[in-house]
Amino acid sequence: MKLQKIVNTPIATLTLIGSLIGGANAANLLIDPGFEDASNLQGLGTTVSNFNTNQGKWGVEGGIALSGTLNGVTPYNTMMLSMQSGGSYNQAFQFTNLSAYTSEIASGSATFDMSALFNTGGPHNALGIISAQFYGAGGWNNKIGSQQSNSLTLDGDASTWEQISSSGVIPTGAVWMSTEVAYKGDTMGGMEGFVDEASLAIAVPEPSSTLLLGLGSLGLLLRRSRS
Ligand SMILES: [Ca+2]
Ligand SMILES: [Ca+2]
Repeated sequence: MKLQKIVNTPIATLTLIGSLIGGANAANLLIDPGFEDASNLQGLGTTVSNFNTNQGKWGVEGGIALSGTLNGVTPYNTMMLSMQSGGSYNQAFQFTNLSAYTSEIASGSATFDMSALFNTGGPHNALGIISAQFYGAGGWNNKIGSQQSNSLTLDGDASTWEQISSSGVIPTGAVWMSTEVAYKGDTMGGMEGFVDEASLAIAVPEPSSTLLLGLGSLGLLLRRSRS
């Protein structure tokens, strides 16, 4: 009787229920997303050498976890990533294992959404970048996905943080992905570039909503067959 009742519920209602149930997969998958733990930062080379043992570490090229205000920029909570000026790009990577999403990635239905806050201490048009890269089980030398990145020229106002974000479909075969935050070094005017409050979320279709949509379709079919 209960099933019959569900089957007769209008499909729009079922879709709403499905989306309500399915709203729980937006958790931030990054470890130390706010750069609050200096011991979680290490050299970029160390991090890329073994994704598995260095999972959740920030691999940083030319940067430190900085406590307190510098050049008028104040971190969220206590600390922020401070990246040095100069060079071509100054980067920080964190690698995330995607094994929990293997079947959804294989069917092309897993998506990512990443973002971070950027800020600098002066009017010098620094270019901030965020990007995702995808790798097979072999790690750094097994890159399989094209980089999808967004960049933003910062406003030079030390009192405001600017968000840069990137999203897309996780390519088939990906076992690891990197969340990368970076500055283009020659745009930084000799000053530090700061990053804080990074986020990586992965979304997959919820089995519950798929089931409910299926039941809704069944209901429509039953009604058609009766009329
Ligand atoms: Ca912070
Ligand atoms: Ca700013």
